[in-house]
Amino acid sequence: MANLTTNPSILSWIEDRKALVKPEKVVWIDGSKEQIEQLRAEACSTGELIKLNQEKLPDCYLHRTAINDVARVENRTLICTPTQEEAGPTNNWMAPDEAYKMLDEIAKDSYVGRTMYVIPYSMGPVGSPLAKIGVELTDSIYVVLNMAIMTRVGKAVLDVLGDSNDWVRGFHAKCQIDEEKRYICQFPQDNTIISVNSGYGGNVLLGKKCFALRIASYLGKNEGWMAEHMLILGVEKPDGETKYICAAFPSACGKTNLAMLIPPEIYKEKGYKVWCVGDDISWIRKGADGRLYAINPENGFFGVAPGTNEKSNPNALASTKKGTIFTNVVHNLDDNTVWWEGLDKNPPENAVDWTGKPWNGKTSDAKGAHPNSRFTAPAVNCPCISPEFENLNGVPISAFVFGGRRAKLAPLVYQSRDWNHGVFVGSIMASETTAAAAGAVGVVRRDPMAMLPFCGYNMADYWQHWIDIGKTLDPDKAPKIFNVNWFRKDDEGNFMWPGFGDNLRVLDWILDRCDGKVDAVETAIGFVPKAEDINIDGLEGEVSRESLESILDVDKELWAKEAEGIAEFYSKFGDKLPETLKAELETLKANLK
Ligand code: GTP
Ligand code: SPV
Ligand code: MN
Repeated sequence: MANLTTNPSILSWIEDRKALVKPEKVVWIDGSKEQIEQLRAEACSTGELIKLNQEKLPDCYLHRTAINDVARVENRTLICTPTQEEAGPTNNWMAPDEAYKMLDEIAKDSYVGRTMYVIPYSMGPVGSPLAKIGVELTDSIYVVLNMAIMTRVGKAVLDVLGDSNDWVRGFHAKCQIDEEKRYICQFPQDNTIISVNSGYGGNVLLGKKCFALRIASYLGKNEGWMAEHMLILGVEKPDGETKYICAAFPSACGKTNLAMLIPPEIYKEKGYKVWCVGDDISWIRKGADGRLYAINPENGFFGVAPGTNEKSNPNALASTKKGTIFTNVVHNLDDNTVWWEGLDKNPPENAVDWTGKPWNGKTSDAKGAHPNSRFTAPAVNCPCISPEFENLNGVPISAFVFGGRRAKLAPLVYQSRDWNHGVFVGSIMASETTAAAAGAVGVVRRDPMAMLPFCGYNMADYWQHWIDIGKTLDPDKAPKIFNVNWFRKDDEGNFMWPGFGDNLRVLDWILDRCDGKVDAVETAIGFVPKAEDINIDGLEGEVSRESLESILDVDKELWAKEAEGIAEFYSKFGDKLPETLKAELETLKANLK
């Protein structure tokens, strides 16, 4: 097959990789419908994909990963910088020379008898001044088809790149899917990513976490912009004006759900609408008017399937009705469709579970879908996709929102006093772990800005970068910074806030705060709403004024303990911890006395 470009840096890199892995042939992904169709057919012929009911789910397919390969592997994800200090205490590190050598040994000859697919892709709308280009080499059709949904792929991308060397190298090899030899390595100084022995999304769709967060966060630090693990949504008020919010929650903590929320009835009646710009990643840069603008570098949603249903997230569900790849969900053999826990109360009896074994949902105690099973759906399918989704310059941001899963402690919502205090609030985020990464679930850990597994350099320098960005902003134009917690539980373990669509009630308060339209109570940790300012009309029987007051409460004793935990976490960073954050911690401690 003819090369799709004459770009010398791309061609020489492909030659270099070919010499190492020895593919039988090379196929360039041109982005055409015909080629995608042909690859789907080929994957079905080998069992890599299963074609689903084309009447109910046109152009939809099912895939199962290996049983040992169902989530990101944080302990095998390495930041390969010249010194360990550049990676910092929260990243796993290996020296670049050592890592390249190790990875070359693992990948050597691994494409023998296989095809090398060359995927040119753009993160961000093709030609946007905020977009960046990558090329991923892979031996997996599943990866090609997912990248074709999640990013903009094909010839047009290479035409924009021309002969430039400014692109991110991504090399993926499935090898034997051996967990002991699985490595996801980022080389920020070289714009390079190498991933071996996995076939799971976040480990192998290299445009996503590896590029758009780990490599991009490093590029952003050097170039004066930000790459964040944040959704972007627009709230259109009855007067027709739309305000945009970026929100960072850790993996499987509600970004996709918030980004596509359906307003509660009383808000709909008033004329509120919510528009989804992105559900996972934001690239953010100061615009000519001095405000911060964000684009979503992705073109699809790689969303958590379990719990997605007609009530919790109808927009996500609708997005999966065509052109979608389902991974590790239940296969319903009766009508050749898919199912997962929390889709409806009617699990199929004649089915196959995520491991490929026969499964009867009516009698089985075991889960049919993996807790981290996912759908890969095109963004254009989403009924509430923002009219600004393709805007090359992005959307102006009014508020940043941080949040996590905290059964206790963190109130439903609070606002930081100013930008630097907001950076502190982001830096002290903590959340219960989820199935999105291999390892224990439900353990509270520090996850600053939801970037713990995704920051491509020293977290202390990343915080300093946030502080530095703030210095460039006129305080009137800087987004206001908030923290939310949808996951407070009562003593019986029940969620105290209904969440999902009702989270708009909290966003409404946040936007009113941005507009200076509503008062708040100043507490030790920041500004908390007066209970009467959160609209709970229509939540009778679910949320009372008293329960609302209790989830807005700031318990000084618990927070004093939390401050000790923060100090301990901060101590990992030694002298690199920004003075500003040290001072903010002292202020918090003083406020709690
Ligand atoms: P990643 O794709 O891993 O980055 O996850 P995400 O942050 O997009 O999380 P997602 O929206 O997929 O939600 C993950 C889980 O959290 C699902 O099981 C949801 O049902 C649950 N969830 C989301 N929003 C809420 C909420 O407001 N309240 C409660 N109780 N659960 C929620
Ligand atoms: C996450 O884990 O935050 C995800 C899924 O969005 S993955 O692409 O696997 O990282
Ligand atoms: Mn994510």
